[in-house]
Formats: sequence, C-alpha cells, structure tokens
Amino acid sequence: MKNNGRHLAIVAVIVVIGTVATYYLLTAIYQLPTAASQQAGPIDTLFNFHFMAISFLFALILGFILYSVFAFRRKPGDEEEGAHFHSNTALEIVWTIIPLVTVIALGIWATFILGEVTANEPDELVVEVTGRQWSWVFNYPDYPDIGNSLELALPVDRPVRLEMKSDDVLHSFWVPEFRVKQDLLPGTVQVLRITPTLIGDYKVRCAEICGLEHTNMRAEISVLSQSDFDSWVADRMVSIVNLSPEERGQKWAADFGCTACHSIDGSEMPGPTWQGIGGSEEPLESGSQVTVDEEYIRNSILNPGDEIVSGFQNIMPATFEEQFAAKQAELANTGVEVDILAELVAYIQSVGQ
Ligand code: HEC
Ligand SMILES: [Cu+2]
Repeated sequence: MKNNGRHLAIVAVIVVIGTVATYYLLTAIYQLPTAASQQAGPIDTLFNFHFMAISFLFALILGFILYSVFAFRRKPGDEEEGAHFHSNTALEIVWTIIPLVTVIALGIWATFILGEVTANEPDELVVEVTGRQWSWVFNYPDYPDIGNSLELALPVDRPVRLEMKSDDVLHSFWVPEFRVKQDLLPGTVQVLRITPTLIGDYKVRCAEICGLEHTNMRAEISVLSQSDFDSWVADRMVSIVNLSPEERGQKWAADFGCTACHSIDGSEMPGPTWQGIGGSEEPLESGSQVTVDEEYIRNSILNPGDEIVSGFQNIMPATFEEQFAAKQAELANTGVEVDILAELVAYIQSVGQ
C-alpha cells in the first residue's frame, strides 16, 4: 500500500504522454478536409474537443491496464494468493458522475451549435436542389431564366438556403468541406444552410446508398466571388427574346415536360419520337394514314385523343392549351409576347430534318 503514491504518479505520467501521443496520431490520420463554410468553425471545434476526450480516455484506460500488467505481475517464487479487496464506492461514484456530467454538457453544447449552423440568416440566396437517381439539379428561384443547372454556383460569404427535395428515393446532400449534411426525403422539402467562405471548386456527393449508380451521384460546386457569380448568372440567363422560334419551341418542350415522353433522336419513349416526323406519312391506330403537317401537329397537341398514332396509347395530357395560355399571360406581364403552340410546332417540324 505504501507504494500507491508512486504507482499513481507513474500512471499519471503515462496517461499524460499517452493522451498527447494519441491526439497527435488521431488528428494526423483523420485529417478533416479544408474548412470552406462558416458552419465548419463551430463543428470543427466540437470535433476537436471529441478527439481530445477520446485520446484522454484511451490513454487513461490503457495506461492503467498496461502499467498494472507490468508492475503487479507475479514475481518468480511468489506462490501467495492475491490480496482480497472490495469495491471502492467513492471511486465508483466519481467515475459515474464525471462521464454523466461530461456527456450532458456535450449534448447541450452540440445543441447550441446545431442551432447556430441552422439559424435563419438575413439576405439568404435560395437554391432549390432536386436529387434523383442519379443526379443533382439546381434551380435559382431568384433567377428563373437560368433554368435547370447541373452545377451549383454560389457567391462567397453569402448565406445560402438550400431547399432540397427528392424525385424518387432517399438521397443525402454532403459536401465535406462545408461539414454539414442533410438527407433528401421524397414528398418533403428539407432545408440546409451554408455560408461558403472560401472561393474554390468542391463536389457534392450523395451520402445515402440510392441504387446502382449511387457512387456516381456527384455534382460540381463552385464558390465564386460576387462578380464572378454575377457573370455566371448572366451567361446562363439566355433571354428568350433573343431565341429563334424553333429555339423557343425547344425550350417549351423541356419546360412543359414533353421531352419526358417524346425523344428527338428516335429512341423509344412512351410517346412517338419527333425525329424526322415533319412531313412524313404516319399510320394511325384507326388504320388510316396521315401527313404530319403543321395542322396535324397543332391538333395532336391540343386534342391528343383525336388521332392516335399506330402502336401508341392515348396517354398524352389534354390540358396544354390552358397551360400555354397561362404561361403566355405571365410572360405578357413582363412585356414578352410569344406563341408557344406555333413555336412548338416549328420546333417539332425541325427535329431531325
Ligand atoms: C405522358 C406522355 C406525353 C406527354 C407529357 C406529351 N405527349 Fe405527346 N404524345 C404522347 C403519346 C403517347 C402520343 C401518341 C398517341 C397520340 O397520338 O395521342 C403523343 C403524340 C404526340 C404528337 C403526335 C406525334 C406523331 O408522331 O404523330 C405530337 C406532335 C405530340 N405528342 C406533341 C407533344 C407536345 C408538344 C407535348 C408537350 C407540350 C407532348 N406531346 C407531351 C405522349 C405524351
Ligand atoms: Cu443518391
């Protein structure tokens, strides 16, 4: 018993050295990527504290065990029974209370940090993020003319609110440099806040196994200076006024979802391909033939049920006339006059000619 003080002093030295060594080893092996968002700061502080606590506990437990194995091993010729001793109530209370208080304190601290990284910020740039098998699509409600972007450009130092939804299964938006991560759930909108602080190129990866091509579900992110971001936006805002009627038709075909059912390269989809149909002769389900002219295309769009193309079913929505009228009225308010039906017809006639 008289040696207890010496034993404890040696173990204390081992624990201190072990803590420092483990901490350096851990932080060398598990290096976090560059921190590129405001949210990364408090998260990294929390992480760092955990690394320290883990290093200390590891050294504490291993220090006592290893030291005891060597110091109290059986000496040659020592055939005595080991000393009998009871539990130490005071010690047990101490090693219950300290971890309990520590874990509760960590929980409270983490709650504050969660509140900080998810807090509403003034002047947020809203970006709508859609995850689908297996790609990311970004929309900027403040700049509707950008349309669907496959890369995410963000101005540096401006708070961003990502409003994220999934078209199919669970996905997860994860950019290690921004530290934060959020699952996308079909049928709901999940919000993730990021304030990028470092100009550069990053990648978003899907962090939720979502099917065969999950590993390829990535998209480029560029964090730009405000002026570079402005020119990125300007480059993509192709004003529809400057487009030819056929080009506008192509845009309408995408905007109104026609291309979900019609291919332009002959590939098979639920509706007939548009490749080369302008001017061709087509068999109808009724057994008769029809010449695909302007009048026929117009009528096929406005009254899809009138003439059914041979081999297809009447599944095309019959509501486009109202949809076009609504869109035209909306554009007319901004001083832009278009004839969506005529432009679509012009475009369809031009496909594959
Ligand atoms: C849900 C799928 C679907 C959508 C969306 C759809 N179509 Fe169709 N479309 C069809 C099918 C199926 C046919 C063939 C049956 C028929 O003739 O009605 C067809 C036929 C046509 C035809 C006649 C093609 C031919 O070869 O004779 C034209 C033109 C056409 N669609 C244009 C459009 C345009 C323009 C839009 C968007 C504004 C659109 N469709 C949206 C399914 C769709
Ligand atoms: Cu995914």
